[in-house]
Amino acid sequence: MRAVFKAAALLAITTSLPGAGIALARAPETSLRPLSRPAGAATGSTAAALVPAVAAAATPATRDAGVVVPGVTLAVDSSLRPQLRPQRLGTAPANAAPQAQPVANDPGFEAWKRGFRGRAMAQGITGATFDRAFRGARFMPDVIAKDRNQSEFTKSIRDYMEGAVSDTRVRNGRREYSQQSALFSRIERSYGVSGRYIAAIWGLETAYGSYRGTTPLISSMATLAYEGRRGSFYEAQLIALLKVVQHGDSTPENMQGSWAGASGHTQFMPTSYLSYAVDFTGDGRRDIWAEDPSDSLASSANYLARHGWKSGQPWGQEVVLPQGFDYSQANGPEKMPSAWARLGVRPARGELRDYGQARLLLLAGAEGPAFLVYHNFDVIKRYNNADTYALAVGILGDRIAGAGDLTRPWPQGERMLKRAERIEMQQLLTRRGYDTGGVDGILGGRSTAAIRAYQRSIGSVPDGHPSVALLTRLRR
Ligand SMILES: [Ca+2]
Repeated sequence: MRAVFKAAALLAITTSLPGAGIALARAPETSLRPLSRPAGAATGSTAAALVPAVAAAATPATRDAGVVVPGVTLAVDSSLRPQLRPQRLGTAPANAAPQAQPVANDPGFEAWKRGFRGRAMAQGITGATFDRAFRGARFMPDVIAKDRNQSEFTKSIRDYMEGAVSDTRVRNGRREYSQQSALFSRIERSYGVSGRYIAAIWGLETAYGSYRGTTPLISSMATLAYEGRRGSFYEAQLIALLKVVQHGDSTPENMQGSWAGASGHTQFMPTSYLSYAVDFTGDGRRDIWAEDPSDSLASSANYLARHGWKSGQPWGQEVVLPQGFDYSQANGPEKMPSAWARLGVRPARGELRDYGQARLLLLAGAEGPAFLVYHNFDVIKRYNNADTYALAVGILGDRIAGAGDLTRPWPQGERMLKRAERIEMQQLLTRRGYDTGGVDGILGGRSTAAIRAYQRSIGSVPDGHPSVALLTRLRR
């Protein structure tokens, strides 16, 4: 069962959910998420955005959404956020396409626009607002092409994390965090969310405002609404944008973002904007499209606060596991820190502190770093429902605030399996007599138990991690 991705639920982009690890959809041009943004700039060639997902407010974060290991969500491909999506970390191709160019309108688009005008007015949008917003709107074929070209690709956790928490992103984050210390302090006091993590989200989503996207939102959202695959979702995004115009928070000309709708310094989807954006500058306008990041950053803090952020608590901490550790405890049950300590789990630095129930997170199996993650980790996942993203936000935020790097490196070359490979792994295990609970490409609890049993049979550490090496071994 594929869990409900917030993104999926909201966007209904079920077809492109990758489910696996870092399978990312090709990103829109703005964020890191994966997006492909223009290479170069502030974050260097690895500016990728991560995906935040904003919208999904209403969907509970699911722990085993389409992922590789039960309880581990590596990546979500389509998020609401606006995108921050899934592209997570990708590096922008040097020849990334420039923003879509408006073209002469097509008759079908004009007919859809006339119909939508009525639907918008039924939701309180005035004719004057609609006509003003659509004055320069055009059908954008490039947006359709990008939407249809999202493909699953995988990269290693190491590559993802090295891009997300690169030296450049840490350095730029420390500079911004220091230069805007008054703003971050005020946000922290107002929302109870540590400024370092807001800075990290800013860094991951748009490389601290450097890649916010330049696609005209009214046109891109109208194009996707008209084209229809997820028409009702995009019409809802458009209505939200029209409300922004009607209320005077911004103008159609200033509302630019990624082609898929995420915009602003921290890449909110329009509907998330309506629910969570705040006016932090005090000018009466919730303007996440402004050059000044105040409203955007405070809006992200408000989003986390509204999703239950516990003030003064960390997201988690790196830990070290003892020899002979029972890996069936990973990525699963929550236990109190004292219970983890009894199992031999030790902090990599400092002490193991009690912030309530914690789960042990291993994204790269026994060979990679291990973490105990607390309540706030799952709150970060409400922004983008992927363990990789939440971990990147936590680690980057701590590093921005001065912490050192992890004590244990991510393993070299360990990429996540693609869907076809996960299915093949399930088929090969089934053929050997292991019960994977079906062959569906989703490695849930039964599949993980099957992987562990097979690992034991060949004398490997039974961490349940679906590695490329294990698949290769199964093929023999
Ligand atoms: Ca404002």
